Amino acid sequence: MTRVTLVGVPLDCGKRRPGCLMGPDSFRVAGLAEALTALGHEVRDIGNLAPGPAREVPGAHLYRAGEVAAWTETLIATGRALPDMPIFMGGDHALSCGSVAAMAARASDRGRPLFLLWLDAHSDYHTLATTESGNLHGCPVAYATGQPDFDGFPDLPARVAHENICMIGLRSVDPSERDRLAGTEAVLHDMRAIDEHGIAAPLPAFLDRVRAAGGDLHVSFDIDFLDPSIAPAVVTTVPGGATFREAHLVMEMLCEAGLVTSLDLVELNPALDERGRSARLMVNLTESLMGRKIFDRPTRARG
Ligand code: B3U
Ligand code: MN
Ligand code: MN
Repeated sequence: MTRVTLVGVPLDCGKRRPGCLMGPDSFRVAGLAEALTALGHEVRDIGNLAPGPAREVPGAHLYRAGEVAAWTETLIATGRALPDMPIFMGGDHALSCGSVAAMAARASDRGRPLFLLWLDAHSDYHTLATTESGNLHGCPVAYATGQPDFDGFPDLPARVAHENICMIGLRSVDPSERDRLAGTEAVLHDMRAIDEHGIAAPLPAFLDRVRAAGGDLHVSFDIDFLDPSIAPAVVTTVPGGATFREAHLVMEMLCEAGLVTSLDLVELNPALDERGRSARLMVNLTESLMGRKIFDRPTRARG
């Protein structure tokens, strides 16, 4: 049994097209709390957070960056103090500036490192200086790893080390992100690698590292990790994403490892959904992450 805290984060300012502010309620309507309760977990929904006043963030090309910075401040302050397993119900991916920073701070308060599993078509590794779109949902990994050029954002209480990051599902990475990530130790598993080696390939080694380090593990699940044919409620549709079965396998392997300490569910745009099916799929996948399975498996041998 896990104690789960659902945190609504109706942040919708990380990109131009509105709709993600309805995400938290969509997850509620799709029955996230009930599904986790039925699996035997203790679930508490603390409602939706609200940001403080916008901060001063310089940069004419940036879209509503002062509001993202204010959300980041709120999320760090609230998230750091959350017990047990928070699930951040977004909201767009700019919320992960705050959720990841908060979980890194919480882990460091507990004397542990934070590991980050990034399930996304995008690497979201822009800084305020490199983003061409000006949309801050493309920036959270750069912020959480402590890259420069986040003027006006709160100081990071603890940064995530690149060697503690694994990204799976990549298929839209801008050249400047690629060049800067290439110089780091982050594990980058793009769709080519998935086709060649299978979606599960990088997981056992990564999870072994989390376990060996006694780390916390934050999973940041962008809906565009999934193929848009099964999850249409997304603004930036990038074809060629994870299938239903691949996504469930990732969640089941994470569940089996028993290491996940927090989760983001982001970028769901209910205005673009088809009768709630994308929200239901995200809930379904969260159920797999939290223990729904067909049969028990013998514990995976560790190499
Ligand atoms: N890298 C591009 C596109 C993008 C990032 N995240 C999403 N789209 N969803 C950018 O705008 O930074
Ligand atoms: Mn993203
Ligand atoms: Mn994405």
